[in-house]
Amino acid sequence: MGNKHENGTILERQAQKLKPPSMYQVILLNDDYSPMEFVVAIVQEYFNKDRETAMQIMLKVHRDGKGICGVYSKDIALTKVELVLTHARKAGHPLQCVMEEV
Ligand code: TYC
Repeated sequence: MGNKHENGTILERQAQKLKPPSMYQVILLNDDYSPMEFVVAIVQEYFNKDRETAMQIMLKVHRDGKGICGVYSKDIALTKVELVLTHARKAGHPLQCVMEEV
C-alpha cells in the first residue's frame, strides 16, 4: 500500500548505485624461450582466435613485449590466466599471462 511508493524509492536509489562490472584485459608477455608456435596455439585455444589473428597477436607480443588477447569479466579473465599458465608450465615453457583492469 503505502509501501509501494517506499519500495519504488528504494529501488530507484539502488539503481543509481549500480555500475557495470569492471572488465579485464588478458595480456601475454614476451620471453626468450616459449616457442612461437606454442604461443600461437595457446592464443587460438584459449582466446578463440583464428590462426592468422593468433599469429598477429603472438608477433605483437614478440616485438612489443606484450599484447592483449581479449577483454573479459573478472572471473572469466582469472580463469583464462590460470588455464594458460597451467598449460604452459605442463609444457615446460615460461610463458607469462596477466590480467589488467581496463
Ligand atoms: N619471443 C619468443 C621467441 O622468440 C616468442 C614468444 C612470443 C614468446 C610471445 C612469448 O608471449 C610470447 N621464441
